[in-house]
Amino acid sequence: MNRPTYRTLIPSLFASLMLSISFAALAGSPKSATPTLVTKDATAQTVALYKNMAKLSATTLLFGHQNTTAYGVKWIGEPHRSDVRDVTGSYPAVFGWDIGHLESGDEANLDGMKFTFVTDEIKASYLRGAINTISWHMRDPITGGSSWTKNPSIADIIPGGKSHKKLKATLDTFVAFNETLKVKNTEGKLEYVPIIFRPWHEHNGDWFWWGKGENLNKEEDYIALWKFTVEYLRDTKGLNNLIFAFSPDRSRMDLDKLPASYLYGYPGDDYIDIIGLDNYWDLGHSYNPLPLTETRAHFIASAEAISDIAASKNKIAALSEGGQEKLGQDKFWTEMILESLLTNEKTKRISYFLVWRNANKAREKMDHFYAPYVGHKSADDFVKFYKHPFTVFENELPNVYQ
Ligand code: BMA
Repeated sequence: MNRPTYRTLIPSLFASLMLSISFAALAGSPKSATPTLVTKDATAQTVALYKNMAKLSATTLLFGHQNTTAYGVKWIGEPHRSDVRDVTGSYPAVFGWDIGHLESGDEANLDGMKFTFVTDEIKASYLRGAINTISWHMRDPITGGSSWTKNPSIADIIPGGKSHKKLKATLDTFVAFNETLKVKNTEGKLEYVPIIFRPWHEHNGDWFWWGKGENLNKEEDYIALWKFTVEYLRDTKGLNNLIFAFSPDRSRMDLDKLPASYLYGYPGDDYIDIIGLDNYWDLGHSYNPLPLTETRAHFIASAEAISDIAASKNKIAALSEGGQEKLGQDKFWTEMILESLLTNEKTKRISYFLVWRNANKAREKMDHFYAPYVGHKSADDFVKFYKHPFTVFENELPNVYQ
């Protein structure tokens, strides 16, 4: 594999810079130098986070991990532990959480993590300066089945639908949860923890009840679902600590039909703050028949695509979810991720990369992990990734809330 070095990168950087400039001109230049949130009266900390993430995205990659302090491959429920921290000495910069089953009033989420624990961890990580993001594998409000129920439920729950009340009741559970995310600031006043909120993810796939599938839900209904979600939380309920992230799945994004393929279901620039992408597909997905040498090029191309789309809309691009399950590649971190995202100015503008959870092997009886643990064969490479000046973990974060 021909890997770019800084020296060989300079001419190509210049070329890609010219390309980016012409793309921005074609797509409409950024409206202002600093991006603004779709929530006009967002809290000062939320505004600061968004602006700082935009600024940092030019030179760094924030590393994120799902459920990092809840459990790891060989442990569960040990306070302050994280596989990422065991290996590198630092927590990730971005903490991912999932609130699936909150909508049913359950005590714990779909992976058995108590919501009181999630609240405590979000508050604690915020006070240490880290960033939190929430996704929602919610049950199907119509059948009561899991997220993976292939029922076309969107039309029934959006405004005008016969079960619209169920959507409101569902969102109300989030409003109540959000109320628990308040901490005392240095002046003794309560403030809400800013949250990157990422509902309705991977909607271009065929595995969730809110998905596109083969004629499962209509695109216009999905858009109405997003618009209602933002308007209800922001305008009706007055939540002002949310940064809204859109996150289709790479496996159903056609690189030959960009940006249209990425933008399937996009509710509009007034509803989205982060141009996210969930990418497992290019990183060694078991259903992808192509060799990693080819998928690596696709990983780069898809990162460039979301970077371009975000630049044209004056928003932030992120790899909102992804990774390589079981990490079979020893040098996954430096060769697949770091070098790919250092390819050019576009790939460098990706704000963060969040890898999915490290399921506890004993409890879940499966090998399902995306960050290395102590003794794993990619652990040394992960330390190199951690030490590289481009990557940022919690202990290297500047104050992003000021
Ligand atoms: C999926 C898998 C599932 C899990 C869900 C929510 O991708 O990890 O096992 O229940 O995310 O965390």
